[in-house]
Amino acid sequence: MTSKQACSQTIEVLEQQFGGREVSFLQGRGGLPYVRLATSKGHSAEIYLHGATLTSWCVESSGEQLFLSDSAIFSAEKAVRGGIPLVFPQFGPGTLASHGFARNRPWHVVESKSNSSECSVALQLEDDEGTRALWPNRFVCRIRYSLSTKLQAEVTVSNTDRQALQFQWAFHTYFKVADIAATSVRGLSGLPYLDNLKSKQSFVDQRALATISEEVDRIYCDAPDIIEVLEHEILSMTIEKNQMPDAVLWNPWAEKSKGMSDLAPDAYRRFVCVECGAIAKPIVLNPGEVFSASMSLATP
Ligand code: TA6
Repeated sequence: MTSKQACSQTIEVLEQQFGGREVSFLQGRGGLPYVRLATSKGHSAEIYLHGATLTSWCVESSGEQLFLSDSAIFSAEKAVRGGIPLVFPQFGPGTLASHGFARNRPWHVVESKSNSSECSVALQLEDDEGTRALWPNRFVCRIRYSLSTKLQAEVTVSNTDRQALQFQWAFHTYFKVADIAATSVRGLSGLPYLDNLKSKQSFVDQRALATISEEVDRIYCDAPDIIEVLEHEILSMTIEKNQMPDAVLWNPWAEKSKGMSDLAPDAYRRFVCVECGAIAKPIVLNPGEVFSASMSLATP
């Protein structure tokens, strides 16, 4: 199905094909369609078909876990500022627009599942004339979000071309925090990172807990698969990644935020981005090969 066909997935069609007690389809911000997952235990998540962007994950006992900018722009041309924008096929600046095109394309729903304890939805993006004009490769990218007591994201990228496929992938996750000044990240201590603010020179932060008191933009290569976010040194989020070697730690702080029209001037104080991905060493797939990776997010 091409993105044109994806547009034929009206909310009515989506409800008929994939709707159910835990899976519903609604019209959201900017008139864009989204899917709402809601378990019988009171957990919920919302995923816009635009960019397959998960914009909300609510845990019954502790509420919203992700940051979504009040000034986020919901339109076909713009990536959502917050939630979990998907980075593919390029991370950061390069021959394509920053972070690639996947987060700005219409994905289509291909599957939904639900049982008493978990519900999930899978969305898919394939190459079409538009993507091939930007990036001359054939591919199928599928993302499945599963909601139970935790949130799981599984991605597959298939090389459906007759040539090798080279790309980067990342989940650009905005974690909601009460105050960045009281937030720290555990699991990156003593590891080398490339500093995007210093021409990607390599540094090491020996502190047991990485805290943020200025703009931070670091790519930790070969980071551990378990990374934790703490608030007031109390665990608030456990991130587990699989088949993604790298982790990015980012916060724009005050000055950089001023230049971001979709972010209120003080909003930087209410999120930290910890992004799991395959960045430093791009993935290379031969024809017919498939890249699979996953991320699991859990509150204590
Ligand atoms: O993940 C960190 C980063 O690459 C930063 O350099 C900053 O550009 C951020 O992503 C947000 O990028 P965006 O294109 O969404 O504004």
